Amino acid sequence: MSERLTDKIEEARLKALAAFEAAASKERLEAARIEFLGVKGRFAELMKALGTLDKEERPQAGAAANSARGEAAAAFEAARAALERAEARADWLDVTLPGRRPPTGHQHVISRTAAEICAIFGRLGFSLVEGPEVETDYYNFEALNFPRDHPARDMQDTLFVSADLLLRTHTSPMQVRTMEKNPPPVWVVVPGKTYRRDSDVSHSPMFHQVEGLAVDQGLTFADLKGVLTAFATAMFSPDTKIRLRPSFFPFTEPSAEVDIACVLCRGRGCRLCKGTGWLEILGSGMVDPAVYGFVGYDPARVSGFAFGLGIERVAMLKYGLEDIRLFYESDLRFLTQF
Ligand code: 2U9
Repeated sequence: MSERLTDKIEEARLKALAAFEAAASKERLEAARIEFLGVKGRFAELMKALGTLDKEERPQAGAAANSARGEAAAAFEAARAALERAEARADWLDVTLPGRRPPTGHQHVISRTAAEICAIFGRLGFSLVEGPEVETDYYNFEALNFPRDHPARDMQDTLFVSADLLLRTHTSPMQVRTMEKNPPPVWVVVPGKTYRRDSDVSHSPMFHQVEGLAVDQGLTFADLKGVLTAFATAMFSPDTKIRLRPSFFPFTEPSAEVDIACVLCRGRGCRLCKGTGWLEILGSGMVDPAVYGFVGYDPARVSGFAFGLGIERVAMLKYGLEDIRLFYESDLRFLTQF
């Protein structure tokens, strides 16, 4: 008799724990409470049945029933608290609200300007090549016809890594490497980071260049002027005027600095162009025959032109910016405008 009752107590305990745990709503939980813990529930019935036991059996069975009912009551309380917590959460969590979009990055204005410049020269027939930022004196200066005592070779202007290694001061070493490895014709543009000891509102110790080189049969200064006019009109506006001023570089002869009509005043003269009506955008020239000697080209059979520009300078003119440092400060208020 008693054995059967303790079995029933254990069965009621297990079923009550399972029912409280499974109750997914307050209504289900209340129904389970009535079934097990109610005045006419399973445990009430078992308590009543204790009276039918022999006197000796009653204390042990009574203790088992009390403990099982206590455990069931605690499980009920825990389930009720968990449902209440879930209900409170549901109050502040509006699952119908649209999600927050994570901020997405985009191309930096310098990368974008570089890509735009290279795309324009790409349409004019130039291929793109890239190369190392740490270079030797030979590729950065010697093969480009810089005299031994040229001031650019000085530590005042160039960032040295060791006696013979330096941070390239222009991307020109890559044009030398390209000609060394390939016979003419060569039509390449070289974008990349360059380094010079210089720092103010328009100079940064690290800046970006795109340089171009065309070496072919019969190229003349007219080809140089035509290519650079096509570039200026594509980059700025179709009616952009350019002018060439004589200049000097060790690696080009003759050399010319190229101006565009001021983007602000269109040539009338203003603060941006310092009253001249013109803005310098790049340097250029016909490749000095001495350079061909370093790469095994025959200056009697080929001729070519070259140019170089600072990407920061082009971007500053295009977007009307006055301080080069804005490009490197990672200020999203500035960068997200592009
Ligand atoms: C080889 C032969 C010739 C590249 C050239 C310039 C003129 C030039 C400056 C523009 C602004 C550098 O960033 S800047 O300060 N560059 O004026 N660059 S011609 O001429 C070459 C290059 C390689 C083999």
